[in-house]
Amino acid sequence: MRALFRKEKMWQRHKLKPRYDVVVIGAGVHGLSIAYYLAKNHEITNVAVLDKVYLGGGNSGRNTAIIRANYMTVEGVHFYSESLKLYEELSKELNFNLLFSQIGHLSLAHTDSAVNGLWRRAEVNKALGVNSRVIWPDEIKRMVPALDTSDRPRYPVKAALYHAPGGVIRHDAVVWGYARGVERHGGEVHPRTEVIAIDVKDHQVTGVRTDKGEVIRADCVVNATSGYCTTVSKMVGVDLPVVTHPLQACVTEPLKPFLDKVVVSANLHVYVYQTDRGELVMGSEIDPYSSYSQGSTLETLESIVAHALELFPGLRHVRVLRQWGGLCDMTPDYSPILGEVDGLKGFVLDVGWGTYGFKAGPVSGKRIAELIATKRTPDIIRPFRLSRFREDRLVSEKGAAAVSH
Ligand code: PYC
Repeated sequence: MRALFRKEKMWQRHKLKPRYDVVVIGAGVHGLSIAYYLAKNHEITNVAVLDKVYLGGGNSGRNTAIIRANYMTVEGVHFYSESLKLYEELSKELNFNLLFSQIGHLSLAHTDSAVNGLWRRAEVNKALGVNSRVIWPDEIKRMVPALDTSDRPRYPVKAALYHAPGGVIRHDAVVWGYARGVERHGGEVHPRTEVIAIDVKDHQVTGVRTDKGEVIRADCVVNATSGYCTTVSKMVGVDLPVVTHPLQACVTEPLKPFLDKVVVSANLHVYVYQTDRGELVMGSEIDPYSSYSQGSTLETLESIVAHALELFPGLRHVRVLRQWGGLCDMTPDYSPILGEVDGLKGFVLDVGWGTYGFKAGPVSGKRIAELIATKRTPDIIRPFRLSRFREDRLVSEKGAAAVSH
């Protein structure tokens, strides 16, 4: 009989080699997917993914695992819809059940200007083939009977953007699936290996140094970190226009299934969904100060809960079991920073993911791998280059950044 528990390890411990073709800093969904697509799509397998903690110990394990493509800008919609399509096939591709539930995603509007914003998003989405439409309180009530759609609340629900393909996925499984894929294709993952310096000679990256004293040679180093992307970039003298803020979330005790949509209110700064196990996952906007703290605060919990109760007053006796924080690297236009840096060869950025990085893991991994392999920037990531800030070519995604504004 087959053993119930798998005996083989999903990834091995490797001894660091003195040279790799590519070193990726950050073993979250971004770093791992870059290594996976380098190997799978481009046969570049001499790759090491390094992380100062355990796999997925940063934002990949701390986010609330919402997948959607209903963005505001043309650039954002193209980008996130490619990611959503990759997510739809990813369990099959990685031969690992990622429990992707496309339960549908509702962005609520409580003011006239928010309704206008939804119309704009719906039109951009539809024009680019993303399934989104504006719906009104009677249809919202049918989809989410527990939601208060009456005119009693301070800010009654006026409309919603309904995005049917949106949903939630098992975030740890995505990390493990990619890590196993990297290993199977001959790449290496090295947890608990902190990069403390990046070597550069004549404007060309030449390798990294670790906290254990190893010197590793590599002509290509990718910064795929979250929370610490500015620190890592400073190692090569690159200043990023990023401010890091905590983002907190919490989970309640399990309840009988009553909610089968992701419900987000940007006006109230809150989102709520129910997991397969019955718990409610709830979160709010980024904390209004810059910090590297991953701790939880009562103030934020009160704000999450107060706003969740405005939407779902029936939850007032439900107990919160757990609360946590992650670190969000916010850029001025709420879009990421992807690609090479002018004047420095071999340093590649996959950073600035704000509160929306997890859903972009597959597309950025695939396209950054393509950039490294072909030495050409794919069109889909060109708008997110670092130089856009000095060229005044921002990709303003604030209007669709869920709750983080
Ligand atoms: O962008 O969907 C999102 C999101 C949800 C929670 C934080 N960000």
